[in-house]
Amino acid sequence: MTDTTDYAREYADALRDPEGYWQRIAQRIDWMQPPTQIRDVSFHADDFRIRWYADGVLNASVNCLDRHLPARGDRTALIFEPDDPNGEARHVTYRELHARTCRLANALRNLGVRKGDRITIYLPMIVDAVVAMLACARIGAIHSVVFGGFAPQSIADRIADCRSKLIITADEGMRGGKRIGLKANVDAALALPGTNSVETVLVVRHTGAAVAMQMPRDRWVDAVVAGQPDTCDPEPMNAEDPLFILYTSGSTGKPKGVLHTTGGYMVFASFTHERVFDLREDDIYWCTADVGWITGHSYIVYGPLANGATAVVFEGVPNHPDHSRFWRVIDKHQVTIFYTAPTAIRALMREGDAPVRAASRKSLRLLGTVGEPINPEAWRWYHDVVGDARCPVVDTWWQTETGGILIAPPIGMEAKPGSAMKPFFGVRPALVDADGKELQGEAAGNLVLKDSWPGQMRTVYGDHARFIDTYFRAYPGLYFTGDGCRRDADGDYWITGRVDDVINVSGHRIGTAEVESALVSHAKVAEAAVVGFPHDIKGQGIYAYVTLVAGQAESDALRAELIAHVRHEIGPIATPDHLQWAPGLPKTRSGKIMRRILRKIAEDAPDQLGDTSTLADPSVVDSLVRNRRGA
Ligand code: 6R9
Repeated sequence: MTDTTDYAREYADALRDPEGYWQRIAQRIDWMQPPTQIRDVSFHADDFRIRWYADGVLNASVNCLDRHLPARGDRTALIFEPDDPNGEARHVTYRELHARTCRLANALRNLGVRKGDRITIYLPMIVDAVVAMLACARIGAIHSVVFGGFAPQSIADRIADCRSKLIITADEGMRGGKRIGLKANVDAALALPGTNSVETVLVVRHTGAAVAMQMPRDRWVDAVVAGQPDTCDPEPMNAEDPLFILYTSGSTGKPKGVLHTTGGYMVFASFTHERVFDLREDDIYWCTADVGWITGHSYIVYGPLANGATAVVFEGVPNHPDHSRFWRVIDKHQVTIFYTAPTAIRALMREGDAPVRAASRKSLRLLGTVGEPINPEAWRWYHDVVGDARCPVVDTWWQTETGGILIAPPIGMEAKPGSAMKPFFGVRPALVDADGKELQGEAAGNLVLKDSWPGQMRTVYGDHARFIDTYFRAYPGLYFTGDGCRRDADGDYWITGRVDDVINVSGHRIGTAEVESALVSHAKVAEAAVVGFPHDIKGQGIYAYVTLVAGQAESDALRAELIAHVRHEIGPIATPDHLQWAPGLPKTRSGKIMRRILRKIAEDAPDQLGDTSTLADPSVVDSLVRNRRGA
């Protein structure tokens, strides 16, 4: 266990000699050719580069599988807990996971998949999802996992952007007892324009439901892997060769393909997983995220497996069949480390302590949270009730773009409820004001990073200019996170939330622009503006203002239809919580929508609208205020 002075010493070491530090840390990974070049970084637009371990050669799947076979091949790598609590939980050893990965990797090669090809994965939280990711990594194919809650249009956009050649999906998924037609969604996506790069759809038989198979495009996974050898030569990958693309929402336009490469990502995911969670040999580790998000990539798949850990893969939801599900699963599998999101904690807190007390939770040793700011009340309940006041809570701040945890409480340091506390080793956060001036000491401002870390994203797939514009233009020479943050007198960081047009709904990022464009794609909508507002359970909810095409009548039926339309276009996670009719939107004379005003109305704070004198037509505000949700 590191104590506080150990943290300070190691943090200082890493800053004093980043090359030496990260060279040493890289030795935790198996390299086919160890790197001699450690870092090559410039955040300046005219001379931009981010390269880590540039002459190293490795394979991510070898690090997650092969290296464990000699000494711990029979150790459980994954414990699968199905949606149905009466279903069969399964233990998958490292040896079995290796064999399954190799068989699928061989099958992919037989289907013509080569290094650098893009593969879209649209699967539920089942072991096959992990196998699919690792099989891609084995042969150097770049996976793009699309969350199973996304609708056909969102799947199609992501396929079109990276021109994937093959999709791996399942007949159906199960969540909270409900069936989700994954294959049907893929069929619908492939009927949309821009998706003709797809040659093959591989289908995992999961629920056994009858699904339409379109020959020769569609193939059952069990048929293509049958007879494949259970070993497969791993593709040697340069450290800077891509490992995966993961789409995430930004403040403008379509979701961007965040690209992570192989060497730095593997070093950083495995190292942070070990150090932030204080990983020990006999831990049973459970992260409740979905592999469709970065948390699933780094802290269910690549980090834990590279560390030879035992990780739970949970197909279900926290409230099915009842609100004790998480805690019963902890007892059932003797989970020691539990990592979840504030939204889940708040939703379960609302149900009171009894469902928690229904399980012993004695095995628990450490608790973690991620995805959004955790309010101190929820933190205390998590600590006092779930953890019986004996387990440390690590509030981990990071992003899809950062690949791994950047700010978290060091093990052994007394936590402050609501603070992510200290930068991880080698991480250099700073706060700047709107002009980019760095703020010292106790301060509040925009959170930036002054230097690179190995797990940093390398580009936006297919649009390097967008990468630089999005993250490095606002404050030259600095990476801008999009988050606001406060630093207290002890130097501890308190993330306050997004300062851009990204809404964080239950820990999922939704761009206001995405929801707006879904709304205006409806024939009756002339214009739409979307903002976030405080929501008790979800953290933030989605508040939409809609102006109808002239002659269309406002009605509750149309409101329901528009909400359903967004759900249909993007997916359930983007469903507006409230839709208000807006005869007009507050705009500047140059036609810019003043979101600041819309946010205040959505927050039910009409007395804080600020200066409205620059509006082209100040009278629109009165009617919006009168008809607001809170009125
Ligand atoms: C890992 C992940 C990133 C955004 C990030 C911030 C918010 C994540 C947080 C947190 C406060 C924490 N966020 N962790 N805010 N405290 N511990 O969530 O990635 O989906 O890309 O979201 O989530 O706003 O900028 P991603």
